[in-house]
Amino acid sequence: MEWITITVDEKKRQVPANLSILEACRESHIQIPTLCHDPELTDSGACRLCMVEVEGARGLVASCSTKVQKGMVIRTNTPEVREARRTILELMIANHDIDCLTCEKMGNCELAQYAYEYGVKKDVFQGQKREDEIDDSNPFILRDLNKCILCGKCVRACSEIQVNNVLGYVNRGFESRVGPAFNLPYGKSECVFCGTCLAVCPVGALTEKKMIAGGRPWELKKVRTTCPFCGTGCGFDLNVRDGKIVGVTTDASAPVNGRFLCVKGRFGIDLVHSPERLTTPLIRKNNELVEAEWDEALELIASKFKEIKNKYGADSLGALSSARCTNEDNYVMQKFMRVVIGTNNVDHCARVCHAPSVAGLATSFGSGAMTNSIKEIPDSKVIFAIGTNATEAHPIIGTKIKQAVRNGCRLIVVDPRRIELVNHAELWLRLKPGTDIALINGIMQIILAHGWEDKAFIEERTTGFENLRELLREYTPDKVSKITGVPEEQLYRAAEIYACAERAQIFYTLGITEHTHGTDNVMSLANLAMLTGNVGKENSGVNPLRGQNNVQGGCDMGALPNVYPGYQQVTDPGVRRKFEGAWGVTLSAQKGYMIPDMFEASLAGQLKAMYIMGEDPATTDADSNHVRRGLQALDFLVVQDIFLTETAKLADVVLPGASFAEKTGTFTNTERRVQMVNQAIDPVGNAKADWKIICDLAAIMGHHFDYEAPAEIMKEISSLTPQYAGIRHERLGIKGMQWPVFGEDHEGTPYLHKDKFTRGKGLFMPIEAAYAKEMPDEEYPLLLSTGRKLQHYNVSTLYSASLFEHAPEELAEVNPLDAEKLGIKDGEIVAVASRRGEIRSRIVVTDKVLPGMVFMTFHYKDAPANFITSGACDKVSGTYEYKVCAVKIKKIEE
Ligand SMILES: Nc1nc2c(c(=O)[nH]1)N[C@H]1C(S)=C(S)[C@@H](COP(=O)(O)OP(=O)(O)OC[C@H]3O[C@@H](n4cnc5c(=O)[nH]c(N)nc54)[C@H](O)[C@@H]3O)O[C@H]1N2
Ligand SMILES: Nc1nc2c(c(=O)[nH]1)N[C@H]1C(S)=C(S)[C@@H](COP(=O)(O)OP(=O)(O)OC[C@H]3O[C@@H](n4cnc5c(=O)[nH]c(N)nc54)[C@H](O)[C@@H]3O)O[C@H]1N2
Ligand SMILES: [Mo]
Repeated sequence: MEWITITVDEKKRQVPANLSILEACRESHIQIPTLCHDPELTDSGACRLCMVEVEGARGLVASCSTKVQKGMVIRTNTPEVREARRTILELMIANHDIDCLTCEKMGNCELAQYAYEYGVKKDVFQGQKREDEIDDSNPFILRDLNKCILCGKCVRACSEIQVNNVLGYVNRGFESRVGPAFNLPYGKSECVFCGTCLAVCPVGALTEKKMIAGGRPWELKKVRTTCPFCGTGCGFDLNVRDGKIVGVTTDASAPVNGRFLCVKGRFGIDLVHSPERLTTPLIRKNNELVEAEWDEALELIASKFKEIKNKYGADSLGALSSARCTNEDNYVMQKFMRVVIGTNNVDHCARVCHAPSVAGLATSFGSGAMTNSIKEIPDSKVIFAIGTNATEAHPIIGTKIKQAVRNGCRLIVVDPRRIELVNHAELWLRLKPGTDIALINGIMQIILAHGWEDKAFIEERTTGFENLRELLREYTPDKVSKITGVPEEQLYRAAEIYACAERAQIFYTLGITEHTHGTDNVMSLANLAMLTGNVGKENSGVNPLRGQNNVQGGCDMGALPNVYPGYQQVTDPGVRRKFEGAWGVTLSAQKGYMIPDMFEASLAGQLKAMYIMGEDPATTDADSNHVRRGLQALDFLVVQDIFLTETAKLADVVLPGASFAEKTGTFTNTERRVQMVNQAIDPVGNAKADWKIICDLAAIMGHHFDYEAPAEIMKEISSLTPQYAGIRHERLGIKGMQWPVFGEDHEGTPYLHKDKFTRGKGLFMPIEAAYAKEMPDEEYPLLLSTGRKLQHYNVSTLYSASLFEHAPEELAEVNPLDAEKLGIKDGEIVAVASRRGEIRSRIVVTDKVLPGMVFMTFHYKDAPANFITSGACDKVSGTYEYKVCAVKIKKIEE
């Protein structure tokens, strides 16, 4: 970088040559007022408040849009400059409502701040005021254009950060307005309610609806924490007043997302104070759940667990831990099952989600986590996004992928649905669901046929290549094209774009894992990356986007039936000895049940009791009727949740856990970043932190887990988990740390497998194409695929009043050709049936789905998709095939 000397306010300063005057002054701690400049947006020069005097220039210049030059002499605060600024402020105020006393933005308004600084006390010009109606068309954002100063930050943020271009300018002169095209209200526009516009608006034009009951800035306590929804791991500040959360605000210091969030993180946190929160333990008496004291509930559980253990053995008890809970909660849960009960029967929702990633990548690379970091995404050269709907399921990552494309990255999307990323892609491979292995094998065959493979990488860093080469011979482009429905020419283009790039990275999610061949799918992607040398450096790798806020952590903590914390095998005697030493007990050498096996074991009379924390399998596991039968067959069921879920309704005892806002601990995001969750409010009612409940129960059962606070649990975790060796709460700060952190002087690891794979050499696995277990047939002619929508999170955001109001019902997607065949119309409610059950749903007729395909979410109570999904699982990982089953649609006769 070139440095030059300039003179600012009579002092010489060294500044980088590529900066604007405004930025250069800020670097030198000289504040220049501005209402339209934002360090993360392009400059528009709209407000002109940043005017300064530059020697030799004619008139004053806008410092945000003028670059510094060698020898420039700048004055930022002369009487003329101040006078010009005051006039600009007076002109702004001439058109602006001055209802500052009741304005939502009071205390945070930049216009008011400058008016104060420049002594603008009243509306001197008595200008014409706008009389626009307030836009109240949505549950989240209030738009009051009477206060808009046309700085255009919202427009630029929508286009440059969110890459959505929903906002723009309409009309000219006094009639100028910013907002959605045709000045539509927000609620009727294409807005995704990420609230980025809110975060950058300097005045009271855009304010948060919920904040109206919020309070003035000086009344609010801000507590930095980590979002409890998806695995992206966004940071934000909970705004607390009088012991209640009244809003969420963001800050540039958050390492993953900076000031930007999605609709759920910004607006869905109201669920913490939902009137439906569990606030006290419940015990089943006369077949009804009635309120109870903690002592009574815990003593009942302890005595039942002991009784069952004594009668049927430790392996007749099982637990589900929770990817929604902290690492500390999960660590204590698996320790409870292993130490107090004496079984490895502990699992969690990674099983139904990314267990194929853990198994597949561990086989190919030796470690089953995302190889690279989120911050690398905008600089990618090529992104291969397969089976991942990132803009809805990991919105901040989706946004970064769109930014990458804007920066010149070539995007290939492989997905049967027309998801938003398709609009940004150079190439869309619209494959038939479940045909990914054939597709990847086909692409690899083309790569080899053209000699595009990375020979040196294969030679030096991998093993097993010959087996793969042999297998690939069969996967000729014409054959693969017939299987997948993807034209041959597109296969060639995908192969060329991916293999010939300087660097290319793969992102994938459940479109890959939730199949009966999910682990094979993952290993196929690992093959593709190794074949082209795209692992072990920045912007290249194999990146599973982990789903839940702490599913990475749940796995790291050993809430799995085959491994202790840090993926250390329960069957390895050396490892077992280490944990026996640390925990002071003899441990079981027998692997535990995976989730689907637990329900089978219950039905077979082998599993008698379950302890389920923070999971709702009665709704979210496939084939709900079967799962519910399994739960009902238990002698004793304990559910620990923050709401009375469908699973909790079947329980003998229900325990109220504290939500993320009410406890301290850590979540580990998809890029292995361990981040602090900080307690902002007291637990609601009599709820207690999950780790504390488990420790209390352990104590009654004669095992004292002596932790004063979660920081002590983390100390124990790091002493036993090599990847977490250097992690301490005190070290995490705002930025967190990415594991492996080998010791207290190690700073963490942004990307994996740099010079060597975790397992040594990367392993090529020859993978034969495989297809879904249940395909459409005459009786059930449609293929049902299930997944997510942006506005809801699994089955737990229905308790957010604002998110629910925004997206109140299921809209099953049906292709126009099928709708016509079936004689059903957009908006109609139909019956969707499979061999396992029947549900009702409203439909939307759209070519987002292929002909012959139906897409539904599983978010809604009155269209519970899992009553019809198939319970078929991946053999290796036990993950359900949520992405393919056969259904029929029936018209409902009135
Ligand atoms: N808004 C929101 N975000 C969430 C969640 C949520 O419930 N709501 N849940 C979180 C969780 S737990 C998870 S695991 C993640 C999941 O995140 P994603 O996996 O991205 O979400 P899904 O909608 O399940 O499906 C992913 C994509 O796979 C495609 N697909 C389906 N079948 C196939 C196939 O056979 N091959 C290919 N190549 N693609 C296919 C679908 O069309 C869809 O676009 O999201 C997390 N984030
Ligand atoms: N049809 C279909 N079904 C699916 C999928 C699909 O794609 N299609 N995806 C699957 C996937 S990937 C996943 S991960 C699962 C998710 O399935 P689940 O894990 O069952 O669903 P969640 O809504 O994430 O919430 C789990 C529970 O945790 C509770 N909870 C939240 N925070 C806390 C806390 O701090 N303490 C306690 N004790 N409880 C808490 C919530 O109230 C909720 O009841 O769903 C699966 N189900
Ligand atoms: Mo998930």
